[in-house]
Amino acid sequence: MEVMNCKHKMKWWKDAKFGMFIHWGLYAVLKKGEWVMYSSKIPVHKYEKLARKFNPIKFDAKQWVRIAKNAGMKYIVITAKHHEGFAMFQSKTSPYNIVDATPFNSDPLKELAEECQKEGIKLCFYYSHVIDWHHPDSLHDRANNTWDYELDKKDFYKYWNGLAKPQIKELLTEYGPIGLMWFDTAGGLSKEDSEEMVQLVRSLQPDCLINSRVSHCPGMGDYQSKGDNEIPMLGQDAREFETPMTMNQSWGYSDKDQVWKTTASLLRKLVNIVSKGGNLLLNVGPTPDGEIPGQSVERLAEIGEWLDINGEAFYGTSPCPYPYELEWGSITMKSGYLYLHVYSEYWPQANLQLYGLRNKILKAYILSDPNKASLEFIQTYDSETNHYSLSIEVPNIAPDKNIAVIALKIDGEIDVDESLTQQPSGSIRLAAFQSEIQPVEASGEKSEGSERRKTALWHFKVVNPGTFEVVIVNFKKSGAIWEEAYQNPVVISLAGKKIVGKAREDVILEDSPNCQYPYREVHSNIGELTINRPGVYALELISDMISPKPKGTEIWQAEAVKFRNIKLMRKKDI
Ligand code: FHN
Repeated sequence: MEVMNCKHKMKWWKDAKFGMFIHWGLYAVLKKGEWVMYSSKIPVHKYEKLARKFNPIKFDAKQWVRIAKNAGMKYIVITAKHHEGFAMFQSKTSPYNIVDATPFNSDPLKELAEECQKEGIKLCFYYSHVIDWHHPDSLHDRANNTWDYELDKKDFYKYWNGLAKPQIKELLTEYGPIGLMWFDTAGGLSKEDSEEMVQLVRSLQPDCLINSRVSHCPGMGDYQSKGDNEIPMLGQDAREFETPMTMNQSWGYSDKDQVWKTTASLLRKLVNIVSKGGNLLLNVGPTPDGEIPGQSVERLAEIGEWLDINGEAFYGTSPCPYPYELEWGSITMKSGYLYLHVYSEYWPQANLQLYGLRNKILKAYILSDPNKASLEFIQTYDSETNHYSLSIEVPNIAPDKNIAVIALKIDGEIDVDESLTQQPSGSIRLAAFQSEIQPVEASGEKSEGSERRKTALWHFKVVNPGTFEVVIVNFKKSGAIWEEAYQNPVVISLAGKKIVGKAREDVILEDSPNCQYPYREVHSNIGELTINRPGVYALELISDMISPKPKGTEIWQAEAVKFRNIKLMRKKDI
């Protein structure tokens, strides 16, 4: 019964797939992002004065909601109180709020609540429940205001019972039905206190969802918040997930940060996340005047245009049926349909190929084509290798500058070969979490020093043999030290041959469909291996960087260097 209820209340969020995150607070006045109070150690008495300068006369709830709705977003999560401790709503608990402390003298969350209600958008609140640099008694395990307050004089429960809980109560009783409470940075909060917060929300609004960051203990909340800007591998997650993402590199408004992701890049990430069963919560940081920056508005409008045309392949879809990522884009599906989202730079010259689809195809067409003209296709099956192949004839020029969707009307329930298979281009991608992991001793090797050293084993099908370049792919967080992660050489064995190599930072990608700031995608060339015949092969990797798939919710901060996959890139025939 509990599970049924939970499924039922998650439905709107599962269907929504795309939401707007809004980071807005006093920090906007300083135009240096939302951590400015902490990074510049601004004393409370000085920071409080910002309130007198905060007068967002251009704030227009109608316009904000329209921007979100036109982008195809179905929910809005706004910072009711961020780490600075300032309430962006009328709070009876503390006068340090937008109505009582600023010349604006009005409650933007009330206006947003009314507008969202009218427009059918779910309003949700972000609340920094542990970090509060304004309150003398808030206590986090790392990020405290130590320039105004002494850590050992803090009485955490004065903050917890005197501010955090009463403000949550205000937010859940004064603004109508709230879609979800988005908690953040729970470092140091005990399991009992986290559970108390969960119970408080449940008691006030039983249908209100809670994200996993309510606690740093695994398993809490209704769904998993990934790390900031973190996109998981396909099938990696044990739970429903949401990726919070910036459009540039900051959450709160910053006039210095002009490193904007392109619309093409944002769309790829959006589709990529949805094809893995997740939601994207895409951030905007409004100005101190109350406007969403033009760069964000422009990108959101373009995403909305794409969704207007291709929404059928997005809303109400289920994740990709294959357990691995495709090289040319992503796949979503619905009963009777498979949607191939082909990123424009991978649009093929003549044929798009897909391996492993067993269903008969009734029709193939480009989703944006108003006539739904049929594309020619051939389906083949090789019984010797038990290999299904589909080749679709496509126009020479990609029909969309960002992502073109090919719709496949299929016969019967979806049925794909789930074994790891070489891709039509010849490359093979083996994801970290898909391997069988064992202690190194099981492979007959000696474990050299590191406790972390493990063996990962994959089995996969090769259709086109040849010589392959072996590349290890990792995500590296900004500031992480590569040499600390990869202290020992990696050992790779395949088809009776072995290569040993040091993983180095050979190629660094700043932005890929899966990876972006604060991470970079790092490729390490380890060597070459040859496979002589088609068939099923085993590849074994010994490395310090292999960690088992988490059983429950992961802690949201991703590891500094995270091993993602091994890629075998086919270089030449035998
Ligand atoms: O410290 C915050 C940060 O300012 C921002 O709010 C992000 C959004 O996910 N959360 C925290 C860091 O993870």
